[in-house]
Amino acid sequence: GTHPIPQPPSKPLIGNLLDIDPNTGLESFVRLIQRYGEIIQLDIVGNRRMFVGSQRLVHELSDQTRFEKKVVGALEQVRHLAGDGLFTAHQQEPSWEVAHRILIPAFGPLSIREMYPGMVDIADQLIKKWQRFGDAKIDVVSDFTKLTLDSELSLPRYDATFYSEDPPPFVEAMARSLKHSGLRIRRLPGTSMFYRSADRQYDADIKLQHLIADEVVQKRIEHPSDDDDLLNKMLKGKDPKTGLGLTPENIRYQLVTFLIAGHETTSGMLSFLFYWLLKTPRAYQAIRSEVDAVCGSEPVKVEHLQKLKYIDASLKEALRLHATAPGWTVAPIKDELLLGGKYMVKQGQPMMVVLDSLHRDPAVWGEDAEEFRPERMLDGKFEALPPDSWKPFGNGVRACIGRPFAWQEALMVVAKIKTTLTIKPAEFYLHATLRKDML
Ligand code: MNH
Repeated sequence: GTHPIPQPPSKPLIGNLLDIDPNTGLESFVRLIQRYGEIIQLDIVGNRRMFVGSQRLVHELSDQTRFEKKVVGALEQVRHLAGDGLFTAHQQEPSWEVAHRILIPAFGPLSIREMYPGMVDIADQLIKKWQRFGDAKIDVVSDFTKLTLDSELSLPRYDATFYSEDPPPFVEAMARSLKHSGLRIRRLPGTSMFYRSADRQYDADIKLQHLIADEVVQKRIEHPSDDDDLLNKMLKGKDPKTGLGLTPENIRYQLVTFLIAGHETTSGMLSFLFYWLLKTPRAYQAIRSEVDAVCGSEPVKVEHLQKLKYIDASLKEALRLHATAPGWTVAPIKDELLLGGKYMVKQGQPMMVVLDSLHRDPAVWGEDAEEFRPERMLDGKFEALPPDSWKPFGNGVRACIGRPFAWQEALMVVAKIKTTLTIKPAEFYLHATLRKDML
């Protein structure tokens, strides 16, 4: 027969709410999975949620004939800002498929390659800033976040923001509304009157983001250009299957979506990589020798990137240890048995893949899973991993569309920093908090 899915003791009304620390996000689930097993269930103010953290279970959940992405919890709240944009669209919502087919080529290898010169310009500004800083303390996370934000804003040609000290109002509004989206799901039913002022701020923040995104779209409609940039691809692209284009409202949601999904995930990956490089002299040296061998004294060119195998492995290893998008949620398309009948899960039951657990599964990663060791991703070892062991970019048709963009930018930035600068641990300071907005 089937087994009950382990659940920590729960309380009336709030269920397991107290088991979840809202300040450390998915860390609570990593801890609970360690304690109760590879699949657990929690009651979050009346909603039953499951969390999964082993390779063999994630492998099952990655079967798209049995499971599909489920937009629930904080992600469902994020729809207030990102609407039916790619990231927050329901699997069955027709606009997801249309936008997916129109936008896939815009993030294909050719398009990404064309973005290279623009990415280099933005990275040059970071290098110059760091050169000028000399021995002063550098806020790595903040600078990487400005870098990735700028490169994403450059997609639809917003104005660059690298030198502005405070985050632009758009970014501030986005960060605040994402955080609030995560907090809203912790409320008990019937208590919304206690949250009126926070909700008013939420509404204002969302309005501002939509206003600015709509302005970007409107400006391009009024001043058309022949460029083949992302904004024009969105405005002019037609879905080959239905012949439909994207509506201006949907384009607004896609613009907000790319910023939500892209900039902190990529800057987090870069920040964690540098954190580990400074703690791991062997890897630091290996990267330095590699860029010297591949680029010599030339500026880093797009042709160099595929030869930067050790940097590639180091980025993979950094994302393994710290998945900067900490998980994603699927649900069974019909009632399902897991692990050959051990567990039963009902149709539509949300199940979250907890990446920081998956990426430490001892059955895959062994005893030294907590160590930063890029060698485990080198020389065919990455390809030889059991299927679905490493999934920081999600799964199947709902996997990250921005992966080639993020990867090209990260490889280039690391190589560029390593060809021009020497970095010492004393200059590095880092604060990293897990995202709270993806419950
Ligand atoms: Mn990204 C989906 C991780 C960079 C745009 N991204 C996802 C998912 C993960 C993810 C995980 C799947 C989420 C889910 O199933 O609910 N993304 C990353 C990481 C990085 C990243 C770890 C960087 C490192 N993402 C980017 C960048 C962009 C972007 C850069 C845009 C320029 N991501 C997206 C979009 C989706 C997505 C859009 C939703 C795709 C879809 O469902 O069709």
